[in-house]
Amino acid sequence: MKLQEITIRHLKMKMKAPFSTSFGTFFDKEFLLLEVTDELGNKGWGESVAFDSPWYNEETYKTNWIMLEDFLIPLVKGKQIEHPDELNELFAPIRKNNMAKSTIEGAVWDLYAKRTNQTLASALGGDIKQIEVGISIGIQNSIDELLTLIEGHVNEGYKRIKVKIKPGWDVDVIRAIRERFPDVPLMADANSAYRLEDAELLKQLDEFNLTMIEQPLASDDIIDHATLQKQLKTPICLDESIHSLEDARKAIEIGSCEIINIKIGRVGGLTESKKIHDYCKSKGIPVWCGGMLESGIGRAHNVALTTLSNFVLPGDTAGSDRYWDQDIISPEVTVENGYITVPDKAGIGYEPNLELIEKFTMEKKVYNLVEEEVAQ
Ligand code: OSB
Ligand code: MG
Repeated sequence: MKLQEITIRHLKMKMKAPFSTSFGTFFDKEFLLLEVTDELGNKGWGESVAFDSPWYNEETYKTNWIMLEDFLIPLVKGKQIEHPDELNELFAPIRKNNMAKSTIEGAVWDLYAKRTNQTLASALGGDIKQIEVGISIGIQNSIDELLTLIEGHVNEGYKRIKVKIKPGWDVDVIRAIRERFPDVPLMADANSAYRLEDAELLKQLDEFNLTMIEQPLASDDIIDHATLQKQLKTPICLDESIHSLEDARKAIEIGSCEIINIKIGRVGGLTESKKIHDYCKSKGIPVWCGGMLESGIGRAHNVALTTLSNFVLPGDTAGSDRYWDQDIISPEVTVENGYITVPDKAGIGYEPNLELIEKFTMEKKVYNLVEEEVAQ
């Protein structure tokens, strides 16, 4: 296939409820969508999961746009592409900027699946028809409010509850949850809010039978996590620290974690996600699919990836209605009894709602990959 045209849109969508982590609170979600068209008129869609500030990693949607325009689009321009795996190699000379790479790579995977008339899930090699999902709950104003929210989500059927923790909002919070919900599968995500010196405090979490603790230490660390894992009974899951198959290999080799959270954007795309998945499977390390408060487009990619066989723990891919009054795909992603039914239409399997997409678009640019000139 030869890519003919790429459209980048900057969207701003209001979140249904603010989402707070150890770094701050989201009220709106600003992000990029990328639409690619091939020589047969097929289209593919990708979403950048970079936020509007670089707290989670170093990327933002604006740096993604620059990388796409200045480097990544020029690299695919005029190239004959047989399979989306080729983009991984094509982009290798560009260091990092994984979320930017993933934006275009995801769109090409969708396009490829549509071209070959198969679901994205089956193009990736997945064959599970229903995926199990959990829900990630941000930091709240009070433990009571948190317990009420958890109760609601448990009643909705979510298969696992994840709560954000930070110093001052940790052991007491988890204890209160356990007292009220003794058996719910529960985990805590620290988004790098602790240091190795906090090991004694983190050890107190061992008594609550957590499925895992996610990324307790620095976002670029695997060494201290290995030291910490030796002291904890609770499995450590790495999120921020894993950017590639190589990172996963090293982390597993030195015992930094027992579980890995795969986020497509963080690792540079679906091809790299698949490699990490396959490697973890060979090492007996379970994986699950993380979330970045995606719109329906990114959510659809997560659903497809989660059909691979080693995604044995519920992911963070909650239903559209958990984030948005109205999502930009139809149908929306729905969760029933903690399961999402994998769509059976070709590609990502959900239709982008162009009317709504236009409504939320702040800025848009069309890149013509055929002629020399960049069209506006
Ligand atoms: O660390 O997994 C994370 C949201 C924003 C940034 C980082 C994270 C999260 C979540 C929510 O935990 C995941 C989601 O519901 O999409
Ligand atoms: Mg996380």
